[in-house]
Amino acid sequence: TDARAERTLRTELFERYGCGPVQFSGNPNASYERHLVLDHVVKPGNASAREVFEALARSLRDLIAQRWLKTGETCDRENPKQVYYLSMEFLIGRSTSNNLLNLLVEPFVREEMARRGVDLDRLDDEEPDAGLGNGGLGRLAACFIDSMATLAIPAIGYGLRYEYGIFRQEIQGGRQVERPDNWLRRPDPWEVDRPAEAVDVRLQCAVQSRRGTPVLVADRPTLLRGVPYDRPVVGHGGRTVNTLRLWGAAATDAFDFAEFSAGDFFGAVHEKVVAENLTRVLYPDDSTTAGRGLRFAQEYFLVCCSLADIVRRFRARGNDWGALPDKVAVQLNDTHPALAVAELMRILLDGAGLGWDESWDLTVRTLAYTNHTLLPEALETWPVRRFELVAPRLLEIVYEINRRFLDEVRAKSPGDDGLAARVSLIEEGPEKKVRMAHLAVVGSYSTNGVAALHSRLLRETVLKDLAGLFPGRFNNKTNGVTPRRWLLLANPGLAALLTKAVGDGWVTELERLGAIAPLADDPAFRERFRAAKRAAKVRFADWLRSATGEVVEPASLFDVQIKRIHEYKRQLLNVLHVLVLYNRLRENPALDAPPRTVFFAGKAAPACHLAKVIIHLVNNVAAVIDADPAARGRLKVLFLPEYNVTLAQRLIPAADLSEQISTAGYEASGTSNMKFMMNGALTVGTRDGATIEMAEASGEQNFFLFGLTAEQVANSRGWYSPFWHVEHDPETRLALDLIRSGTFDLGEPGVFAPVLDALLAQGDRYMHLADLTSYVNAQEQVVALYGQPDAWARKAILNVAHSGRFSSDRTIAEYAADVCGAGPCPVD
Ligand code: T68
Repeated sequence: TDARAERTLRTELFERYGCGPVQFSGNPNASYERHLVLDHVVKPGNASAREVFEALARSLRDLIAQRWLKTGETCDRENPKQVYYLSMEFLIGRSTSNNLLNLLVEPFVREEMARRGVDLDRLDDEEPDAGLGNGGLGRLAACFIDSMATLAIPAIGYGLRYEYGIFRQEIQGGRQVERPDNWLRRPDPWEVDRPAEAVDVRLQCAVQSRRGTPVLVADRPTLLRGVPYDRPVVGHGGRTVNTLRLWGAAATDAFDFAEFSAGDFFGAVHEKVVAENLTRVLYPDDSTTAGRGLRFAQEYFLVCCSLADIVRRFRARGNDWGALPDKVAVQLNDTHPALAVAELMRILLDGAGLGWDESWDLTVRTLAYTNHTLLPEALETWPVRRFELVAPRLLEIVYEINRRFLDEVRAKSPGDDGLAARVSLIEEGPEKKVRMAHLAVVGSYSTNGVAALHSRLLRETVLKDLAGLFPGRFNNKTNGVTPRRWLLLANPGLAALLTKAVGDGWVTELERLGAIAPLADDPAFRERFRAAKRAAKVRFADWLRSATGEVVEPASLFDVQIKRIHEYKRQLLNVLHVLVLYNRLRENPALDAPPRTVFFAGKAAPACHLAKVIIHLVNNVAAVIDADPAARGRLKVLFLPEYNVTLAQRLIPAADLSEQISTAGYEASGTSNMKFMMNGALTVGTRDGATIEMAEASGEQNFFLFGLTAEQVANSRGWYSPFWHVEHDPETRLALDLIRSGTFDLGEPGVFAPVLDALLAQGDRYMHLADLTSYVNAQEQVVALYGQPDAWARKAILNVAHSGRFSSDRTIAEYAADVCGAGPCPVD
């Protein structure tokens, strides 16, 4: 069976890599039993599932501990160029199953646990997802650290240890309700706190509580402590174990002394508690919301803690300051950690006592910046006032960087005052602001976009002037995803089939999947491939029924759009297509179309009203269609609440059709698109982000591409009118009429007026109506192909075969070679 083949594969891998015998005997001194009995003081027979999970995770950590230490020792000894990935977000999901897999001990552990009457898969559900990110940007960071460990690149990820990650999403009456995600309620067995390596961070202001919300106020300075919480990042094969270091804010002891001596004990303790709130909560990505309270201080805290740690390690390895760019590469994940430019300057100027020119040269040659968005409203700016409040010295440095930079600009282009104003690090206006993207480009040696189109548009549009000044700094690094989590772990059935066909090398060299391309024409292989997909669909349907009570038909076409809910990602376009299908079914009950289940999942930023209305609309459309006999067994819509990494791992393997339908030019890259491709789904998509490169890799004939190109979108901006489409496309009109008629209002008249408003009165900024007809046509081609299972399987196989380029191993290898010049440092 596939399961057996997979076990054999893993066993062979284990023997090949030989990561040592695992002590899982009945001996009470064995790691697992010891943890179970002694950590919890419980008889094994009485242990709860959670206690069993913790004991297992701890025993795995024991297995890792030596390798983890050895990785650090090797780097200290060899003093290689060390990569640091600074990110406000790491969307890592669950750790245990992934570590089991990368350690190659899963078959043994499964067997040993089964002997103890424990089902490993059930145990998995005892681990909450670590949701320390909003979406693609955070998940990319998680894939990158996996790839760096697998490639034996000495790397440390730096982030924040939020006690509350991205909110949990509940659906009530069709609407999104946000609930706190207290993922650390129970101790996380994977983290190791290291109070001895804490660093002090000085804020120039105080953190106080106003009606329960912490705010920054100009007052005496606050000394905070950043405590590292380390998590192992196990490379595949378990040879390199890198570190993800997350900082938690704590008050220093010095904090309350002054107050205490003044007699205000309670006040002092209260303030201490408030200050410790700094890293409590991840900010949801609503870039347009005013008053993002502590976010700036969080960014400052991440940068200060991480750079202090980096510099300490650099010096401890005996390096001179001049060697900084040769020994340290700091990659900034978007502008969120861009304060690093000013903070590194401060360290070199004020701490090391170097001169400006030398400090600047070292800073620029050490830092690199990755941009993830072209949306103007998502480009970070921070009021100068906030800089002044939190870190006036950094503001001083930013001003000096800007003064020197603008002097150079004016010297190069005398008289062009427009240019200086456009590229300035400071945006003038009623409130002066620092443009963080400009700070990041000017203060680093590399700026990259995350897909070819995005990198080009970055150069030609939003950062055009800066690209003109620093042409050599701009480059592209198309995103990738880790095939360990997204194929081997998520889809064991397909993984086993691929291994049987081409060997197991694909796990670390995904390009090897190219070898299955000829098998697309082999009927026997196609049949096995289809069986794997069917099994994945049944597996998902079974899980769904037991977890939520929802019933879906595995024989229906699984059409999936899972991602953050945002206007530019156009979940509304998908809804409009559903309404077109629904109208056709009502019109003609005998319509020849395969049964289809349309899955949506994703969270809306709490402050983004329209995105929340879209969720409500999807849920109400689902309810109305469910209740209509005309659609029964033919069309079903399902909104799955609480989208997270684990849900993605469950659903992606089961998908037939991947929806990547953003307005061209707006999705920087997309990464779920790649996960679907690897898992044998076909893509219906626009020519946007990395989808373009995916279609190039597999051949456009194996994709369902539709819609306006980025150029066409940009060029039609001036004259586009959604009303033209209402007048000329009957199905468009009927779909909109269905919303307008109140069919989906379910007792709340006008509740979807904002949707109609966005699509019509407000001019349809994301051009849904312009693309609807072409989208509907593409979906007709989908249906036609789905009716030919062999032809469908052929294209799906070719997609898998050509997904090799979209491994994050490839992306990391490119960064290592062209950007940071880091190489592997194998641990013996
Ligand atoms: C995503 N960005 C891009 N941002 O939208 C996506 N933003 O195209 C790309 O594939 C992915 O990054 C990886 O490159 C985000 O996910 C955020 O989550 C975010 C969070 C906070 C503030 C701004």
